[in-house]
Amino acid sequence: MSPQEEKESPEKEFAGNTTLHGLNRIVIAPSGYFRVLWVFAILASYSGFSYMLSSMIMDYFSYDTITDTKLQFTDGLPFPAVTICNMNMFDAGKLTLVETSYLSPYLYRTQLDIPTLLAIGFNPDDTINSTIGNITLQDIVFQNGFDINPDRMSLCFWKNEACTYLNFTHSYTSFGNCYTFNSDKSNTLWQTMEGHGNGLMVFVDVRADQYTESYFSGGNSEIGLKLLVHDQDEPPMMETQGIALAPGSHAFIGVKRTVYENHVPPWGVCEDRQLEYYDTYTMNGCYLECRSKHVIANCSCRPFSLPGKAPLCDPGNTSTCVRTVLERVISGELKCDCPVPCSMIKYSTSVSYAGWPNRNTRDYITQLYGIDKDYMAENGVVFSVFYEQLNYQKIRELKAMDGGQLASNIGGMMGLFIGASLLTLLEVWEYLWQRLKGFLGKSTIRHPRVAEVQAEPDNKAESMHNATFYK
Ligand SMILES: *[C@@H]1O[C@H](CO)[C@@H](O)[C@H](O)[C@H]1NC(C)=O
Ligand SMILES: *[C@@H]1O[C@H](CO)[C@@H](O)[C@H](O)[C@H]1NC(C)=O
Ligand SMILES: *[C@@H]1O[C@H](CO)[C@@H](O)[C@H](O)[C@H]1NC(C)=O
Ligand SMILES: *[C@@H]1O[C@H](CO)[C@@H](O)[C@H](O)[C@H]1NC(C)=O
Ligand SMILES: *[C@@H]1O[C@H](CO)[C@@H](O)[C@H](O)[C@H]1NC(C)=O
Ligand SMILES: CC(=O)N[C@H]1CO[C@H](CO)[C@@H](O)[C@@H]1O
Repeated sequence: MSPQEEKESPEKEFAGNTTLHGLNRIVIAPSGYFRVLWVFAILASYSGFSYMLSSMIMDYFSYDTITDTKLQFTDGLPFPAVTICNMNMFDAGKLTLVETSYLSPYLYRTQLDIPTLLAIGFNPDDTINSTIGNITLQDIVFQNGFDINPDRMSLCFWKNEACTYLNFTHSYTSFGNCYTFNSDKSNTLWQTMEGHGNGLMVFVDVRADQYTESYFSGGNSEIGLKLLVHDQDEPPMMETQGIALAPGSHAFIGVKRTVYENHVPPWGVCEDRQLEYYDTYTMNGCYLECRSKHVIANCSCRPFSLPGKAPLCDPGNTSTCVRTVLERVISGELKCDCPVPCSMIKYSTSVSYAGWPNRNTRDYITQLYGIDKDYMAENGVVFSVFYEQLNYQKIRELKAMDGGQLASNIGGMMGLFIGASLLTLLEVWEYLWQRLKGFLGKSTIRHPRVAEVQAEPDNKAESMHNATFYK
């Protein structure tokens, strides 16, 4: 090896030519002192860069999120669905003797036959000699439960427009018959002015004297309505959600809308599953399907309030097996795997009450309908549902660092510490390739042609080197 060959080594050529900052300064440093200074400066820069790079990559792979909260003001908001149920599944006056006997395990916790019912004071009717036939519990609830016919819901206003039972959609829940206002997702009503006169106002007669349940047989002990404000996509789950409204008062229910956008793993935990009986994935839908699955697995039948294909439970099954299983699901003993959906709309309510009716109103109603003076205070529930303000809150989960930000951060750090870009990687690769070729050439039997081929680019590079730095 001649000294000439030594001087043309790929290291020197790479160091002299590369666009990486600093390396060429080592080559051309005017004195040993500056050369050492450059070496230290370069080592420091490279360690700084490695540190920043590793911490940035660790940050990226920790999948942190930040939460973005926005309050958005609009000229109008889509009105939520409003579901109401009576806290009583069957009206006493509508049940026939044979139906009362059939329902007795549910209502009184024991099976009572017709003679026993007659003996304890039930009035005979023309079903006295008949049997129940193949009517289901669901049919009995539909025919004998809560209704919102005009005599029961005598006042209903959307803004200033009157509404009727035709504007409500029927559904079955654990309270029996429930009715949902504005349930149509494709034709949602909009509230365009804030305040309580611009939403829904309803008067319902709960008929307290028709209540058939009792706390001691596992039923409800309250009087009034259960009301839930929910999204149209979300099926109502009345036993665990919603607010209770007492007769003799007017409830003012102010609604606030919150829109959530959650992130999929690994950033967040949201997941949109396919549900069997609902079009859109919601937590309520998932919980209802899960409850139904548990009940069907344990009781081989399905309560009418839950979705599914199994045959409907009879009152005997409902009062024993179904109740036990549902209690175990609600208490968390039987698990439901229901992830948070990736986008959801929630409504929070703030409720205030005023007494209802006042004396003049009461006197007027008493004369108009010829009813007892205290009837309204004991049976009349009035409620208004409305947006207090025409704005909504949007809560979004955002990636703390996405791929683009990671790339630009790495780019910035590369520029700051080592003056490199993506193209510099090609230079490094070119150098490594030269070395590899040299190494392979040396380690195999030296062939004159190989040496020749290798010498050529070296010479060329040497002249370039000359041209650049010694011009
Ligand atoms: C029920 O059966 C009894 C005797 O079997 C009969 O006297 C009575 O009239 C029947 N009642 C009705 C409503 O059919
Ligand atoms: C019982 O159900 C069958 C079919 O499901 C129907 O044809 C029959 O009329 C029903 N009987 C009664 C008493 O409702
Ligand atoms: C109520 O239903 C009637 C008849 O279907 C319809 O004309 C009216 O627009 C509805 N009102 C509201 C507030 O949806
Ligand atoms: C039903 O629940 C009972 C306890 O309440 C349990 O012992 C039984 O194994 C369950 N049956 C099925 C089929 O899950
Ligand atoms: C490089 O430059 C020196 C002096 O400027 C010159 O003597 C030498 O011949 C040059 N080498 C090549 C390969 O051009
Ligand atoms: C506990 C109970 O009443 N089980 C009943 C559930 O329903 C089936 C069929 O409908 C009856 O065979 C069970 O006795």
